[in-house]
Amino acid sequence: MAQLDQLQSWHSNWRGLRVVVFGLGVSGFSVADTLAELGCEVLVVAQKAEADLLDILDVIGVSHITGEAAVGVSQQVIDFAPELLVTSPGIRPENELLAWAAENDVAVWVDIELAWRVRDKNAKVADWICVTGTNGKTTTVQLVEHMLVTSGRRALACGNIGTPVLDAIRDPEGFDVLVVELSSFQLHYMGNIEPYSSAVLNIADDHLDWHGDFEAYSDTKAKIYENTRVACVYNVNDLATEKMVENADVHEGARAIGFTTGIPSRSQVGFVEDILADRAFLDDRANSALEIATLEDLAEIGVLTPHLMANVAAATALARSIDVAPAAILEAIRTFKLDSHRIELLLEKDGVRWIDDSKATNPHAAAASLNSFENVIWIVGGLLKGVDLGELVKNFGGRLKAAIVIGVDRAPVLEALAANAPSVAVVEISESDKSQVMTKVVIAAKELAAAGDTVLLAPAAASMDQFKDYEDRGQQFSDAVRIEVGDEI
Ligand code: UMA
Repeated sequence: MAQLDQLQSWHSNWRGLRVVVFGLGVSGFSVADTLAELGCEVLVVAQKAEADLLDILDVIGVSHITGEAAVGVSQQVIDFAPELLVTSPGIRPENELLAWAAENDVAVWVDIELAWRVRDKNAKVADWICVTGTNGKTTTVQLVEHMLVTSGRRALACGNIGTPVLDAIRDPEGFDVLVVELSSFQLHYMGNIEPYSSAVLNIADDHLDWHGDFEAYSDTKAKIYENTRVACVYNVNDLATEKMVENADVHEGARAIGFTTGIPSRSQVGFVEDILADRAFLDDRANSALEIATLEDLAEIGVLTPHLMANVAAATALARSIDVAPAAILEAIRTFKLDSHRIELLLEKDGVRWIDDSKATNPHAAAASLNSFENVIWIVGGLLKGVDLGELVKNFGGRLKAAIVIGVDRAPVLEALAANAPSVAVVEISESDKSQVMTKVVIAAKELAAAGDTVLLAPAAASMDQFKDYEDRGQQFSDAVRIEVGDEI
């Protein structure tokens, strides 16, 4: 059997390689399916698995262990003697099976690494533009995809955004460019890839329970810049991202390109008064700039917040790095549709704005939201993931008129409010019927709100304690606003 380091192509000899695929969510399934197609011997280990996926595995001849038998290290895995284990990204590094793999010198990959190695399945081999960051990844990746498609390129947003990269690799037509959203989990397990361009949009506390501490989380994000070929795009307003670029080993000639919501210096993309301007990808960047779009164009996308401006500037830098023309970028900005639940204006009635930013699942995202409004009635709380809200409340307490606290574990949120913004009115929603939480929230907010106020759902926490996911949380809020307040925008 070929050594793993010789397996660098779809056309390498993967036949007979014994691989454990750990986890059978969307990425695990794409890994098992791909490896089976490559002729590997595959054993899937997954505590939870959908029956129809297991049926497909049976059809393609992939064995599987599920339920209790998949907990820990089973004898079946030991007898299988894997040469490689491909883990789902969400599985924690301290997991018993992963520890066993490390002790027994079994290589551990994630789907991204496999996808990188087999990216030459099609004659047309796509360039990869890779994006990570604590917040704004999805919007930025979608913007870059839209800019590329508008310019006539065949491009796809994939990775953490939802479509596994291996599905893109196995697309029969192939792509010119894959715009790959990478989570810190994927980056943690990922080996070498060589992005065409890469970006860390920002870095702030998130997933600390998974990574251990901020330094580990930040080091993991920095991996995205390694081996970049053309442009390492960093956030001028977030020094840590610039430091990451300075410390990265990149291909000769790769440039550091900044994006900013302020005035761009040379080799940066930013805003000169109300113009989005490129001072990075033009010959005379010392003295001039290319006009890309106006703030009026950006306002077509959604509520014009600093973080939307930052996402557009980052996407523009990435698209310009791969020669998308300014006219195509402008056209793409004018026609882009933001996903729901991202600072989405649901309703403006009697001078009160109702805004759904359910996507704000951590304090950094909530900060971007709070920073955009005054007189805020803030709906906050949920699963905190080991993160403290004290700093956030301290920084934005002055913008708050009231806070409505949701979530199963409200105590830390109430404490953060009492300690850092004692004069802000607080309403606690202790409703135990989950389907009624948002109705109670909206009724409370309606009572508090007066003309000039903004009711903002930006919980700074994950949603799974009371909702299916952040979309469900946003949808329930939106439905309650429609029923309790009205439906005209
Ligand atoms: N499992 C176990 N034991 C465990 C944990 C999981 O056996 O202890 C198994 C179960 O079979 C389960 C499977 O692992 O069904 C789930 O795997 P997973 O949670 O790693 O998720 P996938 O369905 O493969 O989806 C992953 C990403 N999920 C995570 O990183 C948690 C998706 O990002 C991504 O879209 C998808 O790959 C395609 O690349 C989601 C996400 O929440 C949207 N990401 C986080 C975020 O954005 O904050 C990082």
